[in-house]
Amino acid sequence: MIKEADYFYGWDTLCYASSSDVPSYAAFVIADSYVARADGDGTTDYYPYETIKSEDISGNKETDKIIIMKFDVSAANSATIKSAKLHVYGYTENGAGAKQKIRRIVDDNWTETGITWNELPKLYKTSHKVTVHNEDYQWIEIGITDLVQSEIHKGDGILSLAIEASDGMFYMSSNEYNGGSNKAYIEIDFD
Ligand SMILES: [Ca+2]
Ligand SMILES: [Ca+2]
Repeated sequence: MIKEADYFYGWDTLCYASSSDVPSYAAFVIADSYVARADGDGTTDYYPYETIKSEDISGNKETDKIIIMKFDVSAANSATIKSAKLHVYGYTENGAGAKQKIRRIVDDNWTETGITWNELPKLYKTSHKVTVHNEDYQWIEIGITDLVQSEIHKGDGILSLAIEASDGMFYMSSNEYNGGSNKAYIEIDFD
């Protein structure tokens, strides 16, 4: 895992350092949880689970689960973004491949202590697809450059993302796991 201290350069550095001095910047997750259809009631809040879950098992809607995460990427406002990658630490039980989609959540007005399936805001249609194969925990990297650019140029700098399964399950460490040692982050690289 990349240590926060090594990668957080702060506002001043981002504004004034030359690009060669700022190879990348990490925005760590500030809230995360998951929501589940949960036997049709959809009213359960899954905070503060250490493992958060994305799941869509064919033919069984009752097991549907969506991972939700919130990041503050506003410090990257004045810089030119070359690329942005979401890093998550997780696994699947389906080595043949669990297909997942990364989608922006329209509204940031949710909290990890209160969100439920029924209250989940709408998701933007645009998505990035990733197929997970590893059956043991591992860091997974997903390119989301356009999602971050869109948030910085048109949004408020707070980026809410969902991981939604197209097929199969993906489980990952939340910010509650082991003091946050394997929590998700977005790595932003600049020109
Ligand atoms: Ca959490
Ligand atoms: Ca936003």
